[in-house]
Amino acid sequence: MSGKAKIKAYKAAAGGLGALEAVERHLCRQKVFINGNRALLQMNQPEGFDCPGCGWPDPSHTSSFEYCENGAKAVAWEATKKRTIPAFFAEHTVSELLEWSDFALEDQGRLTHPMVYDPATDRYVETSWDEAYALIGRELNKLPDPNMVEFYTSGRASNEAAFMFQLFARAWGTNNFPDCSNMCHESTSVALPQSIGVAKGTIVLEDFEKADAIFIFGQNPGTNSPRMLNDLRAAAKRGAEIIVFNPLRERALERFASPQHVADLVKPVQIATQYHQVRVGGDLAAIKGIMKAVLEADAEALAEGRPSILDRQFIATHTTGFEAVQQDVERLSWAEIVRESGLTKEAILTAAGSYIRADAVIAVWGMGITQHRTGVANIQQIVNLLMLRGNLGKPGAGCCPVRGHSNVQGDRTVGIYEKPKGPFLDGLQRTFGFVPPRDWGHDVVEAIEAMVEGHSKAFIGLGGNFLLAAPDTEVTAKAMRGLDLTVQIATKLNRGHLVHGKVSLLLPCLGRTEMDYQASGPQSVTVEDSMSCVHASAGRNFPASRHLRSEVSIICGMAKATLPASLGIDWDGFTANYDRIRDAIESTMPDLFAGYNAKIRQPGGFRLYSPVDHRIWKTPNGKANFIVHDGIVEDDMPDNDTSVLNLTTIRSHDQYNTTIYGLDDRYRGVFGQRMVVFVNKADRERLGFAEGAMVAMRTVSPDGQERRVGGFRLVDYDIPAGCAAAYYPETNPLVPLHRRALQSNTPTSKSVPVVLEAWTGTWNDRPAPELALVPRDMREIAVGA
Ligand SMILES: Nc1nc2c(c(=O)[nH]1)N[C@H]1C(S)=C(S)[C@@H](COP(=O)(O)OP(=O)(O)OC[C@H]3O[C@@H](n4cnc5c(=O)[nH]c(N)nc54)[C@H](O)[C@@H]3O)O[C@H]1N2
Ligand SMILES: Nc1nc2c(c(=O)[nH]1)N[C@H]1C(S)=C(S)[C@@H](COP(=O)(O)OP(=O)(O)OC[C@H]3O[C@@H](n4cnc5c(=O)[nH]c(N)nc54)[C@H](O)[C@@H]3O)O[C@H]1N2
Ligand SMILES: [Mo]
Repeated sequence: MSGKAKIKAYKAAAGGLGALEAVERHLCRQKVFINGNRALLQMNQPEGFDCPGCGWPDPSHTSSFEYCENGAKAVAWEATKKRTIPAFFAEHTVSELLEWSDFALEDQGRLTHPMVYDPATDRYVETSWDEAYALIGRELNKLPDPNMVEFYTSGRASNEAAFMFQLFARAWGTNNFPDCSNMCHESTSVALPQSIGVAKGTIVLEDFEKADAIFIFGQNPGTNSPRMLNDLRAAAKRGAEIIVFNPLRERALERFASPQHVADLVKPVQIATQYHQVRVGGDLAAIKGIMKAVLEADAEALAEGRPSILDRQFIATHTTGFEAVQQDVERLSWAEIVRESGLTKEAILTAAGSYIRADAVIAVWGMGITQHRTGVANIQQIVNLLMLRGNLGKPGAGCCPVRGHSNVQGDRTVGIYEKPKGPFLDGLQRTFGFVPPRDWGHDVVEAIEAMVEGHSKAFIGLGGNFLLAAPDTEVTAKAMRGLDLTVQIATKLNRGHLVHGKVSLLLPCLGRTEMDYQASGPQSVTVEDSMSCVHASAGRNFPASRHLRSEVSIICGMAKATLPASLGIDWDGFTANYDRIRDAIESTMPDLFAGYNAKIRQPGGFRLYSPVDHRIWKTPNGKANFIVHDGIVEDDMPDNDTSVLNLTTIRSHDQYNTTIYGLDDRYRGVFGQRMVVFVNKADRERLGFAEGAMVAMRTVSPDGQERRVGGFRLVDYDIPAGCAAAYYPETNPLVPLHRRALQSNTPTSKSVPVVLEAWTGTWNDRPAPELALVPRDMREIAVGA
């Protein structure tokens, strides 16, 4: 792993030679230099596989070659030569493995055999696929109510796997579909339909070439969607304004040197033309501030007899609710806006000036916006802002929520949704002949609650790391341990597999980089990117083990062993030929997927119909809606207590969600460690801590539950006063299960009220060491550094 722990400001631009060097290092570490490089050459190519990293679209599905550092890490991690074989499990009990770090667990390499937990020896032991399926079928059929099962999906699953998974669950009789999206862009998926009648982004890549201004709220492309930097770079070079709202100065949003452009290595490209270090949770205030400034400028223009600066025609013909939003914004004082946003009035006026000058504006957002109490409000306010000047359904303008997992958007499209719509269920019924359940099921937090209360007794995970991704880790761990059955379909071992139910199975699957051969020959799957483009993906690497099965095959195997044959679903037929799955998707959703199999055989695939392109609003009233959200603060933050900091939990450059690739966060100047908390120096001094002091963080919460994690080193950082930032998932024990975004139920991972406490303990002091989710090797580095 990385060398000695240190904090050292990173002076260079993002990208550049540092990125190339990092790619080679990560390939070497996974011993995949040759294989991995070959895999990289096939990534995002017409005949290759879709990058398993992020959901950013790629122009090179049709043309040239493009890969990024973090995409390369994701591929290297999957294409590793290392293997977690049955002999490994024979050597280590589950209790022992719980003491390992998350890095070490996944770093054992790819899972190779189906395994079942043996309580007598506290070990996972090899089993056969048929025995595994039969056991699952027996356990599920013991349950009195189909709603006692939770079907979890992580967003890497293909459309085909996700569709079969929801088919299995709905034929079984439940809509319990907790998925990673509930913790991610659910606020987007709730906010946008109310505002504009679609749940997804409204732009395509070419709009980046036409925008005059791009506003980026709470999203860190340099780490989480690096290919987006090429589009931002091009926009910056042709003079588009790029206006960033982020409490941290993320290097890639400041300047970027594209490894593909030699000139950049000498002179990096400046990305942001304005950088506003908004307070954590201060975006609603900031956006309302911009709107207030725009409306004031408009009033002035009208008073002086100049034309309105609003797109009055758009507002009149396409929208409702403008006056109410106008009044809401006018009621707010600048003093409140400045206090809550943490920005000066001048800064907000400058941003508003750019907004007014631009004929076409794109608004980009990520987790910094969605994972708040006000997540839905934040997004609807962004849409309100866009609509003031008609920035929807025209070239170079619109909404750009940057999705996380590479197919999280597609999974939702094909039915991974706990609140399914009538037409989708009608389509399923038409296609398969059974009556699907209509009652809404559980999302992530509801699933955890149902498990805690004993209402849910089984969990089937299609990928992911539910335990560490979810909030309130200790509560979630208890929930998982109370189950009768846990089934994990996975590529690599993670902590979530070690905190399990009475009967527990680990089912190893093919990854996206690998060839998938079925009875009818080689198969490809399909995925949908952040801009609603659907295309095929086919791996070229040899499978990590000959015992691996595809996700589709595993789901169909479980379903066949669980459900009665009288349902008449040809599970074997679907496994044999994925074209048949796509035909079933088409038959279920003919409007979206007409000609599915033909269209994905065209280079580049196809884009799903997006009504906003045509300024058609699929809202109940047929209009685009301005929506008012009173106030600008989160309704339940502790008031006037200056010892409380608002903690935001973020990703480092060397991680993919709960997968830790390494201990460096290069662009933020953190090396060899993750147990740090970024604070404002003035706050640190005010609270009486020395620079570099070791602290614990404790959540301030009315429920009286103790939520505390320790062993973090304070790092003075350029972050607004009153705010703090630290890495996820180490901080997840601090995120209360009960604290969620209004309407969307997204855990508030980006605003956790915490107090700092001096920390003198060692890691062994923890009451429940198996839940000390901080990996031992990282603890030692952090404590001993
Ligand atoms: N390499 C890599 N790629 C990934 C992932 C990964 O872990 N690693 N994860 C994938 C997934 S599932 C997702 S959802 C995306 C996540 O990608 P992002 O949306 O970029 O997620 P985060 O890193 O959590 O943080 C987002 C940014 O929000 C800022 N921020 C924090 N709080 C606030 C706030 O209150 N207001 C504002 N304006 N900004 C704030 C942080 O400083 C940070 O820059 O990336 C995807 N791609
Ligand atoms: N505090 C805090 N918590 C958060 C967040 C945050 O910002 N802060 N972000 C949230 C977000 S945005 C998300 S999306 C969730 C992520 O939640 P998840 O999607 O559940 O988590 P991942 O870490 O992406 O899952 C990693 C595991 O997936 C498995 N895996 C990898 N590839 C494959 C594959 O091809 N097939 C299968 N079957 N398995 C595979 C491996 O076993 C690996 O260990 O976390 C959420 N939690
Ligand atoms: Mo995500």
